[in-house]
Amino acid sequence: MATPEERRIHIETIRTFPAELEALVKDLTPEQLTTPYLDGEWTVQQIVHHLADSHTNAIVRMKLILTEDTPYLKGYLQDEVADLADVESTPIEASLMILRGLHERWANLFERLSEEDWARVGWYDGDPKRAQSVERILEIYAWHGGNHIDQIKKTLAADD
Ligand code: NI
Repeated sequence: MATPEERRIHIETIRTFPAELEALVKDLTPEQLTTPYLDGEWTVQQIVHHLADSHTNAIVRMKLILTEDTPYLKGYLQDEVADLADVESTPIEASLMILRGLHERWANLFERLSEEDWARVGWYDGDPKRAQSVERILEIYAWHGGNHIDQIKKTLAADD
């Protein structure tokens, strides 16, 4: 179990993530956003839209866990979703706005959880062996945003 201080640091990461992402991508050119500089990897635009899709799914799952008894959790096919038509046709500002609002609500929710809430779980694919706790969601998504920021930096560095 995480200590209160570890939780506080992760929640701060969740809260500040949208601003960190925006600072990184706001001045990129259309070419930088949509060129697949690294073979087999997403473009920066796909990464930004993926973050909005992924974190939207995550907060929905967390709210199911907080309000239902061991709810059924469903994943999604992230590569297929990253290839849907809106990803190519929508400016990243749309997803930056989603992330800004979503992360404010997410951080506010995390800050107000009881000890019982942190331990609540849902079951991936209804399988008790694949239980995921609210505590784990905080750890995963505090990491996930930073991991994709690193991926964006690597992608842009390959533009030479
Ligand atoms: Ni991801």
